Amino acid sequence: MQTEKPLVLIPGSISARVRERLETEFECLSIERADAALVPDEKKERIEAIASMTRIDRDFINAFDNLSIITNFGVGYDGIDAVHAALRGVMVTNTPDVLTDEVADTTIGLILNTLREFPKAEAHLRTGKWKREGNYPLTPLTLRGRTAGIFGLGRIGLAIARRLDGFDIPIRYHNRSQRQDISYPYRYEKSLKDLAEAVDLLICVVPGGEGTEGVIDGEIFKALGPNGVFINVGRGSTVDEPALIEALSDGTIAAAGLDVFADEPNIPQALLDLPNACLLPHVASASIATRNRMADLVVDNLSAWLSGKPALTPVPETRSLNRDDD
Ligand code: A2R
Repeated sequence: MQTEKPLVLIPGSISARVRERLETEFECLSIERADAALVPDEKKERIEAIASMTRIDRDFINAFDNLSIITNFGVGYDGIDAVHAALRGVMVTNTPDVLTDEVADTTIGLILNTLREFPKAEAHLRTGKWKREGNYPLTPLTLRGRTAGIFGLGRIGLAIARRLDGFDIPIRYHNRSQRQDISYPYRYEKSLKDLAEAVDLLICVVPGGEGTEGVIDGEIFKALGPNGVFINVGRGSTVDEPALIEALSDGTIAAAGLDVFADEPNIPQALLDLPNACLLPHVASASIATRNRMADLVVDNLSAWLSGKPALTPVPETRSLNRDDD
């Protein structure tokens, strides 16, 4: 008698590479969104794994008695109730490291585009304005002379800092705890507000979730000041978006470069209308090569776990569930 393959649930969209690889090893069930009512009752008992890049809440986790792993496509897993998963003994994995350099590279591009207006300068050329009207205006902002502040000096934050070292500018940072494991001369600031006051280029790369929700608010923009530039490659939820729009409109800060937003892909018209906002559609890790590496890590985590091996990249909340690697 042939044994049934484990059933993997795929709520919402996921990369084609994840889907193709999973379908060769497992039986897969795709549903439009993470709503347990969309799963036929007779299949619920058979679901052992979820592969997703969408929000997975406590009720969804509770709907599947034999669920043993949730593999998230992306390093940020704030949409998954990992604490509840841990209580239920469900492993949660994400995709750290494989996207770190790509995101850091993109951040440098976003910083320069925001300060030096390269997308607008290119549009000036392409629309014939260079020929018709003359040179693109000199940019009021530059990276020269700035001090960068990194809010979240983790894997990606450190990769950004190392790239900024090459631009010869001083770097400060704020985490909940000071890093003891780095030899670089990055000065620690004990609060986000202190960091914003000390720098004029504030880069946000902390994870989303309760601990960081809305912490970059009007007070932080005031501390950053009228020459200040704000860059966000972490999560939109970390920023009070109306306060950011106000700060950009009334000159509280000079400019912002954003790859992430509060309600993607719905961007407030007021933000789209601002000439001093440089906006990207959440593309920091979005090269084919990097997304393939993320896809492979999703499937490798799932395959390892379902074949009785340790998960490769468990999130901290479920690390204690991991099996010994002997
Ligand atoms: O706070 P610490 O010492 O655990 O340092 C982490 C820092 N962090 C925070 N800093 C201040 N206040 C908080 N409430 C807070 N929560 C976390 O953010 C750590 O230095 C950094 C996160 O670094 P990693 O865990 O290494 O994450 P990675 O790979 O750099 O990705 C960061 C985020 C993702 O969660 C996505 O949202 C985005 O970048 O792609």
